[in-house]
Amino acid sequence: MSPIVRSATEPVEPTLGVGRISKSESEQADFVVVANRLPVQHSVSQGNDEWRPSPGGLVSALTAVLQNHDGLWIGWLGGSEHGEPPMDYEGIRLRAVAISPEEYADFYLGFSNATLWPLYHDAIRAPTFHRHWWHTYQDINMRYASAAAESVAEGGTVWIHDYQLQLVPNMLRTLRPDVRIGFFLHIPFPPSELFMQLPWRKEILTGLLGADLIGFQVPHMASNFSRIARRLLGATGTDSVLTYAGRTIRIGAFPITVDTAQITSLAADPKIRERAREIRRDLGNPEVVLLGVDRLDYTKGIQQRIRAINELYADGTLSGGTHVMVQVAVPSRESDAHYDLERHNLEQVVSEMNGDHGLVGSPVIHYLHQNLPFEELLALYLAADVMLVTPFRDGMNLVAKEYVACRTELTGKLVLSEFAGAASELRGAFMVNPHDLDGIKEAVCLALKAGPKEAKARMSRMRRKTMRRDVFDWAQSFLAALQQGNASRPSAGAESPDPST
Ligand code: GDG
Repeated sequence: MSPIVRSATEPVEPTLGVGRISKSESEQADFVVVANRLPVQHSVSQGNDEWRPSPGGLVSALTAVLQNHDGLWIGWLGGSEHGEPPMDYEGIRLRAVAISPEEYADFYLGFSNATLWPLYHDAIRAPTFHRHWWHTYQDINMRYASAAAESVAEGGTVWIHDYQLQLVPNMLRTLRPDVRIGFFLHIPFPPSELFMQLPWRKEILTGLLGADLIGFQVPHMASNFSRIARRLLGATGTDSVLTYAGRTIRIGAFPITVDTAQITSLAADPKIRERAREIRRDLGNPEVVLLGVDRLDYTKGIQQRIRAINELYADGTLSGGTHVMVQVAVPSRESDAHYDLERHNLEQVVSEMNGDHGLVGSPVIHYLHQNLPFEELLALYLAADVMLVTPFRDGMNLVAKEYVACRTELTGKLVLSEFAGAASELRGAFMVNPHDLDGIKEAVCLALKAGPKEAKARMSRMRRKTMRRDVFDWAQSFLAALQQGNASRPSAGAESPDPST
């Protein structure tokens, strides 16, 4: 990876708008990550209060980069009532941004998750627009930007993440014109027909264009952004390089992925393999285990998928005892009414399916509304013959890639929505339009009918693609592209569209 370069020798005192930054250089970091949340969460284990790393590949990947560069992570504590987080975690400095419960309601539940989240996911639920949410979104974005401006050393690098912080790049650029700024959007960037609904569309675009490099999950999301920036703001250039306000901004696709080495090593762990066998025994040793694993979110298409499976039981294609489904729905955004309703409706569909087709001691669907340890999730992936990933829209979908990464024996079949970013890489999956109930049923039937030879060919194809690069390569390719400066061509780290798509 290119070094995160810094040659500062002088103390830095850039203007912060209302005052002067007074941090001494020694407190500043060459590399700063800004994300909605800090990478640690509070937990109580055997009566002891402790801070642990938040699970997930993103935290591991960025932790490694931050450790190598004496880095600092800025984020919110996630409503913890357990006081101050550690100042330092595993060699990474942490800086918490304070958000009050009222601000959380307007910034996080409101503008982030009831305006932007549905709008950016094909408006599957109607986005809600409130001016007071927008004002709080601006205020909180400025808080993150100010924290970053204070924390980054002269000429340093700041990597900002995701839809909650889209104004931070330009705010930070104004406060600290000397730093290099990257932004990565983890969720889809919508087509202009949808984005145009946003009353603050120009402000969001201007916010993002403060970055030197803007990364998206797949090329068409990058194109969506570039086109709308040209149309609405008069930016000039191509889908991969824009000129705006006298600056050059590079745009690219950097498909995120998983920690493949960790997953393959855990998948070989005898304890996890035994647990997978135990899960099958506990399910009654059925011929086929079907699995869904999702955050409980209306974008993930969980109900639609279960309805399709229910119809397959109803028409006799599937039968209780022979085919069993497991659905893990991880609790998410529980204080939001849309999510509450989604849970309610999902649980109704699950209980109808068991009511109609289950047997005493042998339900057809096992539903877990729980956050499971990652090892248990892997045991489930290993136990599953058919993995169902059917979001209506998804930036990438790491569950699909985790399933593929752990199927080292080239068994198992993946049914995948064509609207997940992962679909452009996992071409060996049984593809579905998640809105098409009959289409989901057909794909499940094809997956069930496919023999070991076809399954192996499909899984090999997906594994070749998935094992080629891991989440560390992802972080490095983004940062290498960011270090390239104002090149007037697409970054080498940016992926070109998959020729097979
Ligand atoms: C956003 C974008 C994009 C799930 N259940 C448990 C658990 N998980 C882990 C999975 C996986 C992650 O959560 C879910 O990632 P996804 O990518 O599927 O979905 P989002 O949460 O919506 O993520 C998405 C992603 O950001 C990254 O850029 O791919 O498109 O929406 O890693 O393993 N982990 C544990 N217990 C569970 O019960 N420990």
